[in-house]
Amino acid sequence: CTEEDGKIRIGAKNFGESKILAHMMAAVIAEQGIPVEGVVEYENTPSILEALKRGDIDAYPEYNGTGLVMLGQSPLADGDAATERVKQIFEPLGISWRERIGVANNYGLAMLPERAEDMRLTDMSQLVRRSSEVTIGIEDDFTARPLDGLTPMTQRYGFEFGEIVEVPLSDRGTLYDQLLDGKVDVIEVYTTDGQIADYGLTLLQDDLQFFPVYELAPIVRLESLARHPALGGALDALGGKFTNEEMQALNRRVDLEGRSPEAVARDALARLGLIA
Ligand code: PBE
Repeated sequence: CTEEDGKIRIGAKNFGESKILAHMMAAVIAEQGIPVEGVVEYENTPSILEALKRGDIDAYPEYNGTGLVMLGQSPLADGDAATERVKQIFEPLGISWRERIGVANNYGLAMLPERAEDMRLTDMSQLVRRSSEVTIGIEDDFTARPLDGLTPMTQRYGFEFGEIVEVPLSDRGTLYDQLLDGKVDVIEVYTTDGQIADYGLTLLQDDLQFFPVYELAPIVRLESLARHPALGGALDALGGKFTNEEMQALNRRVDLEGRSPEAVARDALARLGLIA
């Protein structure tokens, strides 16, 4: 929050789930009588983390695996270990990692089931021998990640993709349209996307266990916690409140039904009795 008005600013990355969580954070904070200015959107992970470090925003929802790689650490498969580690390494930056909300949103590669069957693919490693014929669709936040993104995934599996189609993070929903239209063969997805079940897509097995775990939690500046004693408790009230399936259903309402992230967030919290 700025010195002048003391209002809390929440950040969101430019995709549905992050916006829903940001609005949930704003709502539980406001419920404690703490003034909230609203939700500011950022185009990717590096820009939102920088904004938090600088104090342009007070808090935003982040994933433990992402926190690790953003600080140059190897990502981990175990969520408890990842959480312990991010808590330690973010504290010296003046950032507190709060209770996990119960959701793991991991990366995956998805295909149309008939195309996967035609190509006899169930595992990511089987894609290697066909990768030169394959067009993959990805979003640019994935391209930019040196430890858990396109480049290390390609190296680990030995892929040589025929073509790579990249869209901005804010347009990542269009990857599904391109897949359905047959313009791309495989796309990088988030496992809590509502579209996977809706379109009956096949997720390729990450048989070399390249993708780590990404569990969602609010993160907040220590300075902001000191200024507002009820802030930490308000955010921790979201701890353990949602499952992957519930998150997928909420994402679906935003990404497929076009409802506003704020309305979806408030509705979910009201049903849980977390806001009036
Ligand atoms: N993820 C998958 C992305 C979004 C969902 C958790 C790795 C991230 O923003 O970090």
